[in-house]
Amino acid sequence: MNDPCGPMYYNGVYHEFYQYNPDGAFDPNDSLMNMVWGHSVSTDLINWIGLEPAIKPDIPSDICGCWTGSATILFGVQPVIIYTGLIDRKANQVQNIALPKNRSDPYLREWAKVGSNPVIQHVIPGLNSSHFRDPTTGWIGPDGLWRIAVGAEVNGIGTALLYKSEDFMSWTRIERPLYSNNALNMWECLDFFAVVPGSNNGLDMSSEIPSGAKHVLKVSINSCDMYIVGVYDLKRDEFVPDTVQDDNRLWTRIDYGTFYASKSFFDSKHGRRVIWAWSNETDSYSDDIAKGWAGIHSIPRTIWLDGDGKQLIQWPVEEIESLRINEINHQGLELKKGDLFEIKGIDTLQADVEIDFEPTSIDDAETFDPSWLFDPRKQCREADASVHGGIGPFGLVILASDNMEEHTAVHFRVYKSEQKYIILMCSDLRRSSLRPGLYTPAYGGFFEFDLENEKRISLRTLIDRSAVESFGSGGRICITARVYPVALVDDDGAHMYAFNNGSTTVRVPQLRAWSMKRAQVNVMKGGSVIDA
Ligand code: DQQ
Repeated sequence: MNDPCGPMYYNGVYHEFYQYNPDGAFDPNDSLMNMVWGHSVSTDLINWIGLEPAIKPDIPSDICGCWTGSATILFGVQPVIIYTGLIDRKANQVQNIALPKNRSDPYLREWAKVGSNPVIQHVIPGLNSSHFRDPTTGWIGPDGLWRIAVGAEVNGIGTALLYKSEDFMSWTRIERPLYSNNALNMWECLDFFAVVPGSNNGLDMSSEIPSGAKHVLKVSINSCDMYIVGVYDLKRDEFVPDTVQDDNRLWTRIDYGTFYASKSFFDSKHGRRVIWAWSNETDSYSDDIAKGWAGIHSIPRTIWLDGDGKQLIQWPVEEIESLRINEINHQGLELKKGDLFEIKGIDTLQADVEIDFEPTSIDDAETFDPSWLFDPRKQCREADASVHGGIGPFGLVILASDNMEEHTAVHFRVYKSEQKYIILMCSDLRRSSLRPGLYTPAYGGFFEFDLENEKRISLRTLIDRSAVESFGSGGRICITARVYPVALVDDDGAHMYAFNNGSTTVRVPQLRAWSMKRAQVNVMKGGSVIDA
């Protein structure tokens, strides 16, 4: 499986569709695969029921694959899927629509494609027709017309093409794109949504958007999900970024790890916006084939915009806490340079850990070099957990073997840059496994932090065997990683530690950790449902 498709909450049920390769656990982004839309439903975003695929290639306008798309609930009652169809093995792309066959089926199991498909074709000069895909959720304007954006490459430039419609069926392209930028070429899996700075209440893009709201455009490219914050100029139907860097290496990311093709939706049950993404395997191709599956979706996160109007914040949906058992709790710990504190009493392979770090002094922060912003991973490799610093590195060592030959380090290092502090967060997988042939980078990202006033730097890490999702500073920075230590195979547990390797002593005012129960996830196998 790969991209999340068309997530929505409808009549008390969450729907998660996804790119699914029925032929096996291999390259889902290959136009030779006959991708279908897998379908799962849930009432709490945690426990899921797997259903039969919702859409399969069976009409001329999707005969070579049903690729990514979105769901829109028209006027709160009529769900519609709009998705990309592959019309040939050269991956030429068009957009199609499907509707539920029976809206009173609570699971919306069956979907029918409309007779007028494809509803949008590639007829634009300069458009690369194999780069024309992944329509967004629709939104309605004050003129009563529906809009969607489609990711495209036009004359080599990354473009969010804008289409309008009266009835969501027949679409006209607006000459001016919603946004384009030559810092990147093809944009996959666009997401476009409104947020109110400083409020974690989500907005439904088809309701009235309050004044003061901002808009966010998320683009997926080269294994990274990046976003721009700006305003949506309703008169010109254009997205206008507040600021945008010429060099895309400086664009802010939703997550600095293995987290791609994310898609968000408005969750009307809780009045929040929820986002999730595809987290690909980073073990070997032969391992994927042997285990018979590849790719997971991240734990759903609530997403909102910080009060500064610049930075998105993400936090695992609170429902995940229903899986917590066996809480352990430590208060008032102190970690001096070189200290390693073992966190015992929980299942370290399936855990939720929340820890706060408070440096006892801010004097020893090392000087920040702005050129590091271009390559935070390099900085994580060079200034890793074993390299002593001023303030930090401090953080967690997880999935560690008895002799530390295998371990994953998630940590922070605080730097001083003129009047502000900048923190590097790393999730370093380089020693995560003794097995050969794995992709084990040191992921990293920087964020600004008001150390003098905020004082505490928090880390939450959710470990679900091979999935390690880390949230720094209350969700200002996120890193999702996939690790495959031998300990997982042996299933004999692993160690977890809090550590400090900086010269400044770090207080840990609070450390809480839990074992996590298994969620109920019913998976289809060979036509019948099994428990996983
Ligand atoms: N995956 C889909 C495409 C999308 C890509 C194909 C992103 O629609 O652009 O499975 O991972």
